[in-house]
Amino acid sequence: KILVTGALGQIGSELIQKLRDTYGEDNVVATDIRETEADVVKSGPFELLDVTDGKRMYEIAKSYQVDSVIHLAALLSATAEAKPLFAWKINMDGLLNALEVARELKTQFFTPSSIGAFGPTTPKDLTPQNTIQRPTTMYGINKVTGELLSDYYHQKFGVDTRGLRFPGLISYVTPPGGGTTDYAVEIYYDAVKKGEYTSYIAKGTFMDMMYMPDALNAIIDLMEADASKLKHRNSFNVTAMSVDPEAIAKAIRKYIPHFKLDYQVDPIRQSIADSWPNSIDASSAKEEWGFKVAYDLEKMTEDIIKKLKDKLL
Ligand code: VAH
Repeated sequence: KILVTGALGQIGSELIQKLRDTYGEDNVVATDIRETEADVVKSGPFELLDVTDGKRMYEIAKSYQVDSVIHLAALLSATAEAKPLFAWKINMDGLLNALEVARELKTQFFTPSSIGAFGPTTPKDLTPQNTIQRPTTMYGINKVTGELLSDYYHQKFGVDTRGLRFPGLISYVTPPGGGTTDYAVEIYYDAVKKGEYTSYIAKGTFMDMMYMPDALNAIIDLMEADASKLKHRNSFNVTAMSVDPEAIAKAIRKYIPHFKLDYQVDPIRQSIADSWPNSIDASSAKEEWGFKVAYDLEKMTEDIIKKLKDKLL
């Protein structure tokens, strides 16, 4: 049985269904701080959980006798930069509680890191798996701390912790909230709805991105990987593409020819994006557990526009 926190978030709202399809509906316990009418709540076990309440998290994990914890609940980069102390509390107290549950109940453990775990002094192009990590955002500090804490729980207590440094994730089910890479989701929604988009990230700002189906497969592939093959654990660089707003717009115009892109740069989210890599190197993930992606920019654009037209029009 798998306990998932942050089940109503951008990753959770799709991962829950994928896990339930893969492992059986009753074997995936979805939790979040609020309850909604979403399928996630109705298609299997759901519990209200504030991840800063470690006692309640333990009670839920114990009562369902889970053998795996997937901790997704967190505030993303832009929200965290606006409320740094609140972000530290949610992101770090939540993570520590989840790691403690995994230690006490001897479960497997997954939590995402991010390209946000790198900073301005990190090599920006094809950022290596092992390199300088001095992020200048509260979110990045939370992610680096999370990587170190998860590795510590593995080395010190033998917890089977594993993680992925996700790039910006692009999805059409539940848009992200409070991220810096959210422009790459909004641009598709607005292209379908309005045929135009005003980007808050400047032209020429390259960041790694990945289509959500590839992200979900990467989580499952990593969690099922042979532990003896893992030289790294927290956390693997993974990516599918490195794009800027212009590249996405060019791909969109193959399906929406008159799509118009203009810019109104948000200095705060631009400065976060500027502190992150332009592209990262995922060779360790490929070598150690066979990481691969099915969607490049073209394939993702074709699929997401089709799905958004069905959803929005
Ligand atoms: C964010 N979508 O923008 C998240 C992610 C790499 C970006 O961490 O904060």
